[in-house]
Amino acid sequence: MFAVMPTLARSVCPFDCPDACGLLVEVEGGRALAVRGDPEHPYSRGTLCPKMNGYDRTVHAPDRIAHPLVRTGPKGAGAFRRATWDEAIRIVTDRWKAIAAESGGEAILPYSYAGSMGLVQRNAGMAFFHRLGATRLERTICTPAQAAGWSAVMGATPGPSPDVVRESDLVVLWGINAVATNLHFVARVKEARRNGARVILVDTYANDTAAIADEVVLVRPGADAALALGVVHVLAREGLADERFLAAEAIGWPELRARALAGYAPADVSARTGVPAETIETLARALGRARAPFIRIGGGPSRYGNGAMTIRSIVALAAVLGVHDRRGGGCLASTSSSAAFDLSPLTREDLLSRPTRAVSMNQLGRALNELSDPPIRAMYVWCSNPAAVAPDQNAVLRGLAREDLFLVVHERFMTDTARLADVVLPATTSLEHADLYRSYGHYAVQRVRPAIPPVAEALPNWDVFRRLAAAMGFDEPLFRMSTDEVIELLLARTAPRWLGEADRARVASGEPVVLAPPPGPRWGTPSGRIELLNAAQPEPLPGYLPAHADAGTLPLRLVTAPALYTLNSSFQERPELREKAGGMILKLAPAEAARRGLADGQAVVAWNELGEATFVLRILDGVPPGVAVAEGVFWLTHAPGARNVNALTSQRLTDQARGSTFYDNRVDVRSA
Ligand SMILES: Nc1nc2c(c(=O)[nH]1)N[C@H]1C(S)=C(S)[C@@H](COP(=O)(O)OP(=O)(O)OC[C@H]3O[C@@H](n4cnc5c(=O)[nH]c(N)nc54)[C@H](O)[C@@H]3O)O[C@H]1N2
Ligand SMILES: Nc1nc2c(c(=O)[nH]1)N[C@H]1C(S)=C(S)[C@@H](COP(=O)(O)OP(=O)(O)OC[C@H]3O[C@@H](n4cnc5c(=O)[nH]c(N)nc54)[C@H](O)[C@@H]3O)O[C@H]1N2
Ligand code: SF4
Ligand SMILES: [Mo]
Repeated sequence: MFAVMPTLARSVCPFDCPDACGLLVEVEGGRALAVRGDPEHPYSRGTLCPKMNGYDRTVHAPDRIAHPLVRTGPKGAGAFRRATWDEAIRIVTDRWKAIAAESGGEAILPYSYAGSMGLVQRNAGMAFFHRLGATRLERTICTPAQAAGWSAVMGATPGPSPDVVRESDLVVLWGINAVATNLHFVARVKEARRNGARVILVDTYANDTAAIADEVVLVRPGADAALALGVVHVLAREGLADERFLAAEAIGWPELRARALAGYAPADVSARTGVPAETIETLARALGRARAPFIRIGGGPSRYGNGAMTIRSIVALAAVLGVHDRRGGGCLASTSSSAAFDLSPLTREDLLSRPTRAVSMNQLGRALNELSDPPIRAMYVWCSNPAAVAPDQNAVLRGLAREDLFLVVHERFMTDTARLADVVLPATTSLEHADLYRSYGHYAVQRVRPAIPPVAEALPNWDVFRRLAAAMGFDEPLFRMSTDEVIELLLARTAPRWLGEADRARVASGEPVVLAPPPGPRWGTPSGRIELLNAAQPEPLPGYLPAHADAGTLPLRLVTAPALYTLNSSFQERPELREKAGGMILKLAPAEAARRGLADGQAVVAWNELGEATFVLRILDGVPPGVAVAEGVFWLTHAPGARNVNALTSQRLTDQARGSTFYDNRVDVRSA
């Protein structure tokens, strides 16, 4: 007998998280024994969050879906029989052929998001569904309004490296619970803090990140544009704007200045935002006098009916402070590494024979229940769990449960969506397939090879679409390429401007490599300057627009933010993480609880016109009156009333880019 030594494989965390950490996987006998941080990763440097420590327990979880399944009982009852891959592919493609012949390809809806952020697996179905002529999906559930708000001011200007913040002397975390959602940025903020920087959190409640902040500014949900312009008002009034920077690099400062001075006096802004006038003044003075302010903008403020305008106003404030010219200063909403990759050879929009209709993934309920000509008759889900994560859950569940909807779900686990399927296909985890990773929180890219063979009969997304294409008779060469060949294709097409020759060799070998944004004009706007005034926008200047919930009548604004121990609906396969997450909790201010006669720890129901959901109540000083907070998107199978917080969120969209408005809803709360 001789001992088998574990080998180490390099990988990347595949989840929808700005950190995209480097992993080292200890492998023995085709199994992952342990997963830890890669100390050589330039951004994450060897540490992982509590979710990914223990990823091997997700990969080898006893309840992984092991083989294809075909429904045998009523929809949603969970009765399935085992099928072979050949049989499952035949069932699916026979049905699609019949539906396409009768109703056209648009009767078929693909639905996917970010189960894996790898460029190949995430986009694996695009070419296939274009070729099929299916309804197109607007993949807008996350932060398209944040991107729209940034580009209204900055155009295609790349976001800065997150490393910059280490040299800042005043960090503002604006609508981001970074301790939960951007942990390795927090490490850099702490470094700045050790060097004397102050940290201010601007949020709707004192979230976990309040613990690393010197000051917390609580703003009424959806009112941040007014706060940002109130700060601009004080900067303008007190001569604290960076006039030299604005004169050289921006257009529209006189107009923005006039608007802020006329309409955003601290007293008025206070009434609108709930932030005391004095706090607005001191915040403005702190920012105006700092050497190098750094503003990190989270997704929170963008998930409102006024989200794009809100982000635009904060980005404009950063320019008024001249942060872009200060060493250690900056404004980061998202990095711009996606600009480096040309995905068109993978997504193949050219395969669409005619422009097909598009459906917002935020309006799935409407699409499934209301679309006609043709109605959606079949749906294929991969890398997403819409039964749990999509807004207006009751409408979504009604649609997914339709007897006449043919639902196919490619999944790692029996999620709420998979349970409703007619055919379930087993998916690999990221340790079992190859991919190419980039990040929206830093600039490292990395090519990853499988660390272990597929568990049981699981297949990667790309391989499933190859099989589906073969069975449909699609003969484009792309559908015969291996994942590695697709990665080669993407790397060959990736703007060589972002990766030098030596870097390409390092990428090929699986090392993490930091992209360098190519030289070019400093500002990626049409005018070549920062556009405080943008005549191409429906509103030429930043300003406060009402949020959807401003018009509502129920007493509490509901903030449904991400949770520490889960990632959207992922990681709930792990009992130890579920336990740490502590179930569905609703946080309320003491005054709101007292008014309703509610006690800490009791079961409560939050309700509105869309539905209701059951929570355990936590009474906390850090939540202001008028606000209810529910962190996390729980599996319905673990939810007390079989509904999670998305039973309370609406299908309404953002002001621009048709994004989600998860935080822009009202509720009331009663004892359960
Ligand atoms: N642990 C964990 N990590 C995650 C995720 C997760 O679910 N869990 N999700 C991942 C995904 S998909 C994404 S997109 C990112 C999410 O990243 P972000 O969207 O940046 O999410 P958070 O960091 O929680 O930021 C939301 C914060 O915004 C606050 N907020 C809400 N409304 C407002 C407002 O009107 N004004 C202000 N100032 N603040 C507001 C909330 O209270 C909350 O603290 O994180 C990713 N990482
Ligand atoms: N109320 C409320 N709702 C929200 C949010 C919120 O803050 N509040 N956040 C929203 C945001 S920002 C986002 S981005 C969305 C995210 O929504 P989703 O992208 O749907 O995210 P997850 O819930 O993590 O579901 C991903 C699923 O993909 C599966 N998966 C993982 N890897 C693979 C793979 O390689 N192949 C296949 N086929 N499947 C795989 C996982 O098992 C998991 O079930 O949720 C949104 N929903
Ligand atoms: S979820 Fe985010 S912080 Fe955690 S390991 Fe993955 S990339 Fe890193
Ligand atoms: Mo997201």
